[in-house]
Amino acid sequence: MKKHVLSSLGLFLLLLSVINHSYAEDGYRLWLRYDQVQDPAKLKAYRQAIQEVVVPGNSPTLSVAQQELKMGLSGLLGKPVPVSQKPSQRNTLVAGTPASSALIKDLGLGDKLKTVGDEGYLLLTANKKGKKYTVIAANTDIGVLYGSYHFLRLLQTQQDISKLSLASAPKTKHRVLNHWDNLDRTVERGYAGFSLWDWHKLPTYIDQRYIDYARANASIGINGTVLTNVNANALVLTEEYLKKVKALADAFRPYGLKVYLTARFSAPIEIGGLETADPLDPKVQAWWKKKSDEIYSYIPDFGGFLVKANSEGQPGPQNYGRSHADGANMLADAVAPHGGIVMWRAFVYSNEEPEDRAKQAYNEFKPLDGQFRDNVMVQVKNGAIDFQPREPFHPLFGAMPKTPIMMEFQITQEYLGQATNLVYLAPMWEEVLDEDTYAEGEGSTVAKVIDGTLNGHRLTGMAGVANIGTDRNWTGHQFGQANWYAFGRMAWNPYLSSEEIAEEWIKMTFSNQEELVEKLEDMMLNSHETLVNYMTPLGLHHIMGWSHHYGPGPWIKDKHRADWTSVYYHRADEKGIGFDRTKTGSNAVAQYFPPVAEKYGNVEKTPEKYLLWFHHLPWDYKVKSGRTLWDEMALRYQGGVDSVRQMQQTWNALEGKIDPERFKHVQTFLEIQEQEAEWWRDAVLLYFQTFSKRPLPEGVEKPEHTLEYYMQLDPKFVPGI
Ligand code: BDP
Repeated sequence: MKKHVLSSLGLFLLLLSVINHSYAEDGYRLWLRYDQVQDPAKLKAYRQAIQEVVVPGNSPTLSVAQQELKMGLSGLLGKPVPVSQKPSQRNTLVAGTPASSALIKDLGLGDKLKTVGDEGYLLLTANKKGKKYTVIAANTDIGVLYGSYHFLRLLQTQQDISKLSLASAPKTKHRVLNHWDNLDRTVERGYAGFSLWDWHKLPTYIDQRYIDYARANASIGINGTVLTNVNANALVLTEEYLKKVKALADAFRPYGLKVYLTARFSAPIEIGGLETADPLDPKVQAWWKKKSDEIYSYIPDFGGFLVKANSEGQPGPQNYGRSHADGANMLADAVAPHGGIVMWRAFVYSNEEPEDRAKQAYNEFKPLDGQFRDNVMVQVKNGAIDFQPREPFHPLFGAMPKTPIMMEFQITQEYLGQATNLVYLAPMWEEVLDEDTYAEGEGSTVAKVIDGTLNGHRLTGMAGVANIGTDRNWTGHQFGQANWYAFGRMAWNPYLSSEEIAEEWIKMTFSNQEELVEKLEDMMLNSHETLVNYMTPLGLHHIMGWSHHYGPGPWIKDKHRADWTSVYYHRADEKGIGFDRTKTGSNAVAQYFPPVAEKYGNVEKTPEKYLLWFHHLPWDYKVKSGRTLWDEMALRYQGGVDSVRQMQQTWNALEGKIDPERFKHVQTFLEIQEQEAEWWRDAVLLYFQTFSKRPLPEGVEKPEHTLEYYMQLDPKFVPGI
């Protein structure tokens, strides 16, 4: 009897928790939450418009679309939505292609569908024989899935769906996450736990995480994933691992997510028993061809290779006196018969100490324009140094018109506070994409280089170094999810504004409540500038802690490579500070097209945000505010700290409007961020003060400790190395 009572109590509690959705709000659900629409009028309208879901056909991708629509709509509408193969209600949601759905075929969408290509879709409202249809139509199954996610997003963000007439198609072809994941499950520059790929249990055990990862990617149109670190391990190309890779590829396939691997250039020696990896050696070429055939025998839709060669000690064609093009083309030939591509990175720098590292990639790659095979893309980081909090755009954009150039952004915040700092990265990416390269005259924006329209390339893409790991919330910081989201959205459409993306994400992740959306949007949009201010204002760069890049380290010097030290980049002395990249210095500005070179070469015309990137200036140099450079710099550091405190206030005022678990999580992370911002301000200003010999201007808080104190701090076991 007692037992019986307990079990009914248990059942009751379980039911209660299901009704109340009282599971842990740990962020696992990302932006795919599908909680019931709160606005009663909208809810009513949605319930009326969607009385059933019809997704005819049973291909793996259509099945996924059907499941997602059923789950999403049942959650959003707060009641089960019936799914059938044929319409039976007055108001039906139909999703499919002309091949999978007779109704969609009958609608005669031929011409409209032509405009959306292989991955795009239409969302339409149609009336037929007295019935109303909401239609998700595409040419392919994956288009249907993408359209389904878009449709769900309309409800999640409470849009009007009564008269839909919308078309969307991706502007870039390869929208790819780069995981810097090692086979031992550590993640280089990863701050969200370990690698998702549980190699030890693969190929047999398929973790639910793989599926949820694929869902999340499909929901924002990401269609490729490079599973392994650019600092590559040849082992992943052995039979044992390829079987594991196949299992992941099989799990991801229904979601349109292709798998790629990093190719270690010396693999023919390391796992192939050859004596050389010379790309012009026929035995080496034959080895890669055979290896590629083997990979494709496991994974028929394998995407191809990502390669880091002759950079930071990685082997490459230059070891044999060959060029990057020779290396890339050899691999391209190996995957070409199977439709694969090669993404060859331009993040290179040689072992000799450079005059200016910012110039190297351009110097090495520009002369190779026109020498790459058709299935090669050169993957270029947004800036010429290395994912700094802010960098001017890379001079290679626009400089290689005959070569498809792929953008590489870093979603993981290696140099931007890692996982504990709230930084929404989309404004930074937008800033780069909007820049005018002047390659083909005015209006030759970086976005046009990337989407191929500037030089008529059809092979296009964007890569993002992933911030994802085994943390329950995937990205370490709840707001890190916004960067994953924004990357996918911008890869789909590089012309989207960071504002609209933030708004979508907030509504899907937190709530549609106006005041909350406004406040969080404001906080997110200012967060990048805030971080730049407390870390590297006015064009300063690369002054982070040694090797792990955590915390301030402007004093770093005397390491085995000058260009890995901070003093190399800030060049502070008693007279002034900054890296002279004009004619009187390294002349890196000459790598840009004339109007840009002229702008950055002229201190008056250089935007203040890049001042010390391009110029070495005296401490008393007058900036636009009328202050001296020293005062301005000090006030920017203080301003950064103040803005973090402002974020804290904004967030704290939202208590009660956000579930307690995520509220607390972000609240404590903001405390860490405040401490770190103060640490940056104090350490950097004390250090530069030893050169400027000027007092801190009024309004700047007095540092808590001495410079010696900050210099001896030596954080151990920083994640992500
Ligand atoms: C740097 C990272 C290093 C990467 C390298 C790269 O510090 O871990 O291997 O970039 O992109 O930012 O290859």
